[in-house]
Amino acid sequence: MEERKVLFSAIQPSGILTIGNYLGALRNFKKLQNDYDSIFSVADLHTLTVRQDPAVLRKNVYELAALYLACGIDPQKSILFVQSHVSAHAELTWILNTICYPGELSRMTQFKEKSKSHEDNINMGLMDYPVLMASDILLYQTDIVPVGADQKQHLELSRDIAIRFNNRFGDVFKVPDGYIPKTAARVMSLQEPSKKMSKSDANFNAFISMDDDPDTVRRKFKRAVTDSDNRIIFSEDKPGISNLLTIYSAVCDKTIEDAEKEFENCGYGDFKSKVGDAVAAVIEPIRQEKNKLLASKDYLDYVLKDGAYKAEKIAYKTLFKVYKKVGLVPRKR
Ligand code: AQP
Repeated sequence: MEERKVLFSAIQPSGILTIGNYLGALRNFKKLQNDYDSIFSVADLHTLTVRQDPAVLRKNVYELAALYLACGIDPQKSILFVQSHVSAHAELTWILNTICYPGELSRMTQFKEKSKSHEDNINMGLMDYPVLMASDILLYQTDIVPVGADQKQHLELSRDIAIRFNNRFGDVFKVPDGYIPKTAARVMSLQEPSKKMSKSDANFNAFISMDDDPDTVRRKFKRAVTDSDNRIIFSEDKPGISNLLTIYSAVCDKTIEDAEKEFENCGYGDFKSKVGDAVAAVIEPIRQEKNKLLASKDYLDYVLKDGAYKAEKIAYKTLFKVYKKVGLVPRKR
């Protein structure tokens, strides 16, 4: 029988997820877990690269774990775990740091953007983020990594790091491929449609949170920035309308062309409220399921403990190969 391929994906518990995280990543996982040996992580170590309130971070870890499950991750089929529960991630990062260079890390778009938005805290972790991400992926001998378009550059660096290590020390890592969704790979901010939608945006009207109730969703879409030409078409010079069309077509599983036709004779006001209704209809059942799961903390702890145990077994196998290749003496048992 042919061996199943491995899928790995991680999301940061850096706030309540947005419809961007959902459309770009999460919503594809339910289906993909049937075709791949799937490993999903709550990337809490990554989140520390930006200042966090410890109590809020702890809460967000559970929020994200519950959201994964509410979106259809089945712990019987997939591994779900918290990154810091498997120390191999931090350990491999140290080794990979020794073959990565400040020049290549400081060139990363996310590092440059986050350095601007967190001027008072440009820490080493922020620059090292892609190396930790490479460790996450490479520890599991991953074949595919489903990500939104914003993570493409980091994924390419992970591939480079794997190839570099293999060339220098001998084959250890599988070189992973990205899996970028055909639609909604880059959902934009509702207030500044030239910028991607982010959960840590200081302007709450800029994103639809997976925790927004239907009234809030509708209200935020009503306030979404558009333009004054009143035509609902997808076009580079209409970033606001194009973003709304993208979101609508993704949540309704329609093509952009079909969505354009549907709204041919519609005004912006009507269009925005239809987009709001469609999005609310998709996220409301997920929100309710997530809240139900959050009430069963013991169950979440059980899933995460079991997930960490399974993840650790795979991760350490790779880490010990790496230690051996670079010349570290194994500890005697
Ligand atoms: N706007 C987006 N459109 C499509 N996909 C997106 N993703 C993020 N934003 C969009 C994808 O969601 C997954 C999880 O992302 P993450 O939380 O690990 O990191 P991120 O890319 O930094 O997401 P945010 O929301 O922008 O977080 P903050 O604000 O904390 O930096 C990834 O697959 C990502 O591509």
